Amino acid sequence: TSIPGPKSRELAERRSNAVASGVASSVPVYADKVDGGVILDADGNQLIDLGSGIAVTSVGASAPKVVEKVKEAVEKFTHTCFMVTPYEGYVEVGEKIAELTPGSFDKRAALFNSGSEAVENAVKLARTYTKRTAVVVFDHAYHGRTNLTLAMTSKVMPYKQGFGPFASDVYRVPMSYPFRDADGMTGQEAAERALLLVEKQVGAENVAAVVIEPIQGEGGFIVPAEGFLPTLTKWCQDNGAVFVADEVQAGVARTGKWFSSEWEGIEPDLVTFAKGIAGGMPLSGVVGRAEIMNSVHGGGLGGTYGGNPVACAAALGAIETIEEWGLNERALEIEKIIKEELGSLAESSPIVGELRGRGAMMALEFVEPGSKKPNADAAKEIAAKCLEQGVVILTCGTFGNNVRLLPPLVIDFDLLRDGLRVFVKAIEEAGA
Ligand code: PLZ
Repeated sequence: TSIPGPKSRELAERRSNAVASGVASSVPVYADKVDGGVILDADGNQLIDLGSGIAVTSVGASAPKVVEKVKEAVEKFTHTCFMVTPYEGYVEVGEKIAELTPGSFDKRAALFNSGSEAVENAVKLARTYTKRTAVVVFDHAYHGRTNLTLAMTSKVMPYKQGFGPFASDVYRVPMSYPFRDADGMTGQEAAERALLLVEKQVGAENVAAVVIEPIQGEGGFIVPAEGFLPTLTKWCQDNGAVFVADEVQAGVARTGKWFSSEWEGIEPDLVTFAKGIAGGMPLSGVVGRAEIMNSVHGGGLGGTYGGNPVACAAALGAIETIEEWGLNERALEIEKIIKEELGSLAESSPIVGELRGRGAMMALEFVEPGSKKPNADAAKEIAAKCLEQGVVILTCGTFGNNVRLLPPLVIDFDLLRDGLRVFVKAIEEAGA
């Protein structure tokens, strides 16, 4: 059918009378069945999925191991509350995640439901451990939609508009953004620019945590210049602040490593994870140095559903799938294919500024011809054209001028190329 088809249009009509309008969807088709690369919609259309529900369904949306483990778990029990009657799955996820995150030091983990909740808890932990309160975040950061994480998120529309006042003692400093920084600025220089502001405006001795996405997600798939992250971690060490890597979007094999921090060889004190960890089930957590993780009094961390047994089972299935199917390697193959299909666009298309990212987390930044002025209209138009042709593709960026590619890591490579060619054609039309 046309997109959206009649059934999706009918559902949209019902939705408008049932669902709050503040909850929006970027794609107007209603899903019926989804695997690792194809979204079958309510009208029977098959769409190529280059978004993975925002970097979640890396193993697919119905990965066999995840489905099997979820079924087993749900038949045993759906919930007890780990704070009331604990169970093995939670413990096992804690063991696994400690092995998979960078750093060979003693670690502990705590599980929650959403990425936002994980980030909030990382801040609580850092504050308790350091007995300080200030939190340092960066331009273009995205950390969530709860009140504290909104204070940490940078972009006002649509996330923050009208929702203040926000939590206090959160300070924003410049990010390393190679495409937009002065030519030749090194990662170390960019870090020094940020840290000088921290020292002058916050005071090193007041900083509980420096929180950063090692590769920024919503903000535009910004990969900081080499040396930026190590300079920050060193500063944290020297100044007694907790370094928190928010790996909610870039973590769990998305970039071709278990955690994107590994690309720069950094060992964060705390790592937040969510999204890809549980094959689509809601699960998140904080993992890191035992002395920080154990600094909170008993009962100080938790939540009714945190580390739900079915979500934990899904995580164990997803981790097994990533290992058995070699999905870190596959993420790198996806990067290669994306570069093959799109690599020349930065030269050939006047509206493409840059192709960047790592693994299966790549984006194109669109600009006005002959300048670096953000071109959000182009990104929007191109994403809409792709959708007309049955390719689900997402935009991102502070300026809304990026189109990001987040295919499931299990996607069939021919299907991926198909989707990318639709994307290229849309870019050529928009840039002509
Ligand atoms: N930290 C790095 O990417 C979620 C949000 C989409 P939650 N990103 C997608 C939207 O418009 O709400 C994210 C992230 C990073 C934290 C979060 C928050 O994770 O699970 O959405 O709370």
